[in-house]
Amino acid sequence: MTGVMYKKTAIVVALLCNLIYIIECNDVCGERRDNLGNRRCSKRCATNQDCVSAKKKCLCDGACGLSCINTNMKCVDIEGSRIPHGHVEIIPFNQFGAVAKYRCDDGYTLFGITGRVCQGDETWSRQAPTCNLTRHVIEKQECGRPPQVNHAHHSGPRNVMSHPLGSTLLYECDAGFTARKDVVVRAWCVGDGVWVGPNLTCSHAGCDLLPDIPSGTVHIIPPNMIGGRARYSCYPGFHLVGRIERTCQSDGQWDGSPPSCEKVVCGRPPEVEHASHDAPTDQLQFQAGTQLTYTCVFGYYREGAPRSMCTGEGQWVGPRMTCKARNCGAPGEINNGWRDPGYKFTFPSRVTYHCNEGFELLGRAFRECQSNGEWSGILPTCEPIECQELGPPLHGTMIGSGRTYGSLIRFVCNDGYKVVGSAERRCQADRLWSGQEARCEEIDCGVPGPLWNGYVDGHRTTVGSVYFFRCYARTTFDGPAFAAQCLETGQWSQNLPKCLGQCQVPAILNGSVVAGQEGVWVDHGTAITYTCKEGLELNDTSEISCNNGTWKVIPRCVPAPCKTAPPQMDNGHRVFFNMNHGDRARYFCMEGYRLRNDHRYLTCNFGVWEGPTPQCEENFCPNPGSIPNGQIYKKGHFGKFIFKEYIVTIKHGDRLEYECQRNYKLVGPSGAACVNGKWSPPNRPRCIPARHPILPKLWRPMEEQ
Ligand SMILES: *[C@@H]1O[C@H](CO)[C@@H](O)[C@H](O)[C@H]1NC(C)=O
Ligand SMILES: *[C@@H]1O[C@H](CO)[C@@H](O)[C@H](O)[C@H]1NC(C)=O
Ligand SMILES: *[C@@H]1O[C@H](CO)[C@@H](O)[C@H](O)[C@H]1NC(C)=O
Ligand SMILES: *[C@@H]1O[C@H](CO)[C@@H](O)[C@H](O)[C@H]1NC(C)=O
Ligand SMILES: CC(=O)N[C@H]1CO[C@H](CO)[C@@H](O)[C@@H]1O
Repeated sequence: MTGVMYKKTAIVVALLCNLIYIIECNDVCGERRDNLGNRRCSKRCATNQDCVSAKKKCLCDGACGLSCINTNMKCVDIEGSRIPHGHVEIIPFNQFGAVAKYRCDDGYTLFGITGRVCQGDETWSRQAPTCNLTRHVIEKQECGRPPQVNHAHHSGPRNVMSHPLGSTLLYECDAGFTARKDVVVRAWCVGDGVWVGPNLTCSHAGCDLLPDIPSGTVHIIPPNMIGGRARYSCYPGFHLVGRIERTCQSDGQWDGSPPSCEKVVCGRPPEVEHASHDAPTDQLQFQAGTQLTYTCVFGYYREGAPRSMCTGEGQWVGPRMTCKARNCGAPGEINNGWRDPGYKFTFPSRVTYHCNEGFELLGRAFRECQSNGEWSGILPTCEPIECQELGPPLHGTMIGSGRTYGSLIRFVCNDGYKVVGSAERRCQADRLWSGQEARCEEIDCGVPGPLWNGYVDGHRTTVGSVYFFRCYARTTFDGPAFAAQCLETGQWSQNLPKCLGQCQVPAILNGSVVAGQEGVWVDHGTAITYTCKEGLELNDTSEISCNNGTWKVIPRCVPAPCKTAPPQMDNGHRVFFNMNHGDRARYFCMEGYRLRNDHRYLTCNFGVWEGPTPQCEENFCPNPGSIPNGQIYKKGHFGKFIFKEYIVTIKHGDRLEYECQRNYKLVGPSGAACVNGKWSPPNRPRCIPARHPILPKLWRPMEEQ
């Protein structure tokens, strides 16, 4: 850098030596002069090593000679590019050693130096020149060819090479070009061939130049023209926000507003299943160009490219990878068992082994596919289940052998013994034999009994032993056999018999046994028939039977009841409630009748209705006799007739009429009726001598009762 700078400066100085005569251009820089006026000089030097700061170089600074110069220095500004009636140009640009070159407009002459040098003390050398109107004697009264202005034309005739003194020409910009407002657009011929003016410049009609934007540039095509386009672009690492292009409109204004260049950022990096990247997890923005590397998590391996990059467009590119679970392959089969589930063999799956029934697992039941792609542990095995060994019981034998799962053992006892517990036992999955332990027990039928009204007779109760059954006196043996033997089944060969009690034939009062004899003992089940004396009857069944020592019932001889109802009776009726011995039947007569001799009852006596037979006889009224001095008549359907004194059959309902002889009068009732053997009214009238005229009859018939 410093070398380049030095070389560049040397080239500038060499270039200036060709152009400018005021600067002392020696191959060797001169010594510092003594009369420097108001110049200030920097530190004197011979080589760059003499200058303390690395920014300073040992350079030739005119009258100051070799001095330490700051290569970044600039000289004070020369204001604008114009000076009165002229302009100045700095070649190549404002820095140490640059030259300000002055020129005057036409018609003016430069007084002073034409070039000034930028010196080490930041001043320009010498004095600025001036442009003074050229003074000379006007010899010619005309001017030659008028001045040419780029992109402009004048009002005068073309191709006329001579214009008289005082001629004026009006300049105008060509189409598509414009001039500034405050310019001189005329040219005057001031004589002696000199034109004064114009000072207009015509530039493209269009919009102002646009400045670059921060972190970007603008490129205008074509420049400064209506319809021109300004195209913006950003530096690498930045992206454009806004319109990329603007158009110069007819009013000289750019449309829209300038865009901006913003730093390119990528967002959250892409996610890969089962993988992580090397950026902090909470970082959400990344600069363009950032690269990330992805790594698969434990148990997974990578396939593809692991890098991801944030591009200038703010997009992540990549990674092109996947993380695959490690596959452990089939974990193996086991005999007499199975695997659960049988198909997933990738990390982090797990398989469990089970044994078939009757087998037990040795080893760990499960294996896991590990992150290194291998199954944990070793394959377990299924071993058959075994039960404890069994032995034969005392007094017995064991049939069958083996003690693995499912084995069957049977137990048989010697004669006279029986199996107590399980005769068959099987080895189960729980390593235990089914059922209960088998023992052989001697078969014992036990003492038979109890035998009521008897006893059993024997000594031993084991298989083959015999017991006898005995009944006491006054009992009857009732059973299949008098003895029984103890069988292999533990049962006696015969059922226990019964000893049924005998009964004594009872004597009953006023009765006798039909067949047999009272007081004797008869067997169970024997039937006895009784009969009673005349007029007596058994109150219960006549046949009784002996039942295990007792009679269910002993009947009595009781007076017999009447077998038939009491006899009917003419002209009356009977009333009775029972026909037992001693019961009475009562008799009643119809109206107009009465019981003869007042015999009104019959009594049931030992089965016969006894007593005077009740009879109903007509209830006649007594003959009324006669009435002194009077006559008694009987009234009937066919009139009345004199009632004779010998008539005895005077029936219920017959009526009498009493009448007196002439000159006698009746005192008392005029008549009477026979009612149930009695006269009503009961009193009879008297006939007394009539002293009074005979009164009309007053009698009237009695009301019916
Ligand atoms: C040039 O003009 C300036 C003022 O405009 C004057 O001071 C100066 O003396 C003039 N120089 C010459 C050589 O005429
Ligand atoms: C042109 O001349 C006029 C009048 O002297 C002056 O005001 C103007 O600044 C000049 N313009 C330029 C561009 O030199
Ligand atoms: C008969 O008389 C006897 C002895 O009094 C008695 O036990 C029995 O129950 C009587 N029978 C009837 C049917 O009344
Ligand atoms: C017979 O009678 C006796 C004594 O009363 C009794 O113990 C026994 O059980 C009876 N037998 C039957 C078969 O009823
Ligand atoms: C109704 C009957 O004949 N009863 C007789 C039953 O036996 C006793 C005694 O022998 C007699 O006194 C009863 O008269």
